[in-house]
Amino acid sequence: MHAYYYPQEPAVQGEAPTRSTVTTDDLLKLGVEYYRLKEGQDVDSQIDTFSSERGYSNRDVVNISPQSFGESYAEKLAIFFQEHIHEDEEIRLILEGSGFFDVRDKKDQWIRIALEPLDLIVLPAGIYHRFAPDEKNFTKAMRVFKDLPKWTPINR
Ligand code: KMT
Ligand code: NI
Repeated sequence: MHAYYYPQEPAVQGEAPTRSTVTTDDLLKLGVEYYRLKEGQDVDSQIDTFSSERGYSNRDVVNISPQSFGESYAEKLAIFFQEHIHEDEEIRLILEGSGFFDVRDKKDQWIRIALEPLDLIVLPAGIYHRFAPDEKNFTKAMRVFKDLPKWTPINR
């Protein structure tokens, strides 16, 4: 995981940074929790533990790539990249590939969080955010949710 201030606007994709200028403590102050799953251990059992601790009982997997979305890829990316909030937490675990979650800090500046496999992020309810793939155009992610997902984006 790397996180850094991201002044460029508007850029959907880009290169992952080589170092972080925003720490996990900085993220935590915004209510953003970052976890790294253990390598070489079963992902499902780690997510089982995480989910039961937090009272989450459902999950699914989304595959974001030109192959999986076909002609609607650009349309999907535009929806993911539209700045929005949710009524619930947004929990994502990167399984394969990589991608960016951008969140607004308290001064409304974008922080870009570059995630890779085994990175798990919890965005708190009500934080403005958006998602973009990086130049590799491949993100396979697990979405963890309570009962029925309430991912209706509330656009800014
Ligand atoms: C969202 O809500 O924008 C997403 O779930 C993005 C895909 S998960 C990497
Ligand atoms: Ni969202």
